[in-house]
Amino acid sequence: MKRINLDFKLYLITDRKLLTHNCSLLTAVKEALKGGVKAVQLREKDMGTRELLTVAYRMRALTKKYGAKLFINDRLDIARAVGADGVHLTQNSIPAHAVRSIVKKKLSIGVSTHSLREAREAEKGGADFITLGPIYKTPSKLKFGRPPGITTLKNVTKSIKIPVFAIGGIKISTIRDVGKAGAYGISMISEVFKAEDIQGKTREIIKKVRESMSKEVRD
Ligand code: TZP
Repeated sequence: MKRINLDFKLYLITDRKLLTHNCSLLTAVKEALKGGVKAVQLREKDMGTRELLTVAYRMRALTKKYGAKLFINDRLDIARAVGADGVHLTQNSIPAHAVRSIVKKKLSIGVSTHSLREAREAEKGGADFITLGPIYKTPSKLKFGRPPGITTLKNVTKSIKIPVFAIGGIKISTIRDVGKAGAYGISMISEVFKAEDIQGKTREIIKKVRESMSKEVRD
């Protein structure tokens, strides 16, 4: 039995380009934090280093105020500079085992995966958790063809011990299904960021997650 010590089930990922209701990235994240989100990944892939650093400092202050964790996509340097809780690695990032050898236990490591092979590799490399997807079709990933889907999610959750966050096209209506497939939590971008009422939507999502996903202990 492995005890999971991750204290979040909704992993919010940012994309300022999806904000449609005339609000800034920081305001949007603040609304989600007010709605109860406890983990945010800053993922603004096209932002220059200096601007990203500035936003990351602000995001750090904001997430701290609401008792939430902050992860920085890909950039270990920025994660360390701003005192983030973790770094979230892609399949093109420096791999988990190399990051682990630098940070030891001081930072959490999340890894984006798309298959059982990548999931196993992340676990072996010392990742604390993974995201796996896309589970469903989602506009930003259409170019990669057929999503790995629920079948891969089931295989992965059966095969590895670290928590798996389902990602890609997850809506309130599909949280129960990914929970049944063994996902520890969910990761979302558009369901939250495209909402007119981000705070209200976040509350609704968290309520659904509590109702339909298992608690923190896994085999
Ligand atoms: N990785 C796999 S799918 C995806 C990422 C970053 C995008 C998820 O976005 P959305 O809007 O929650 O479908």
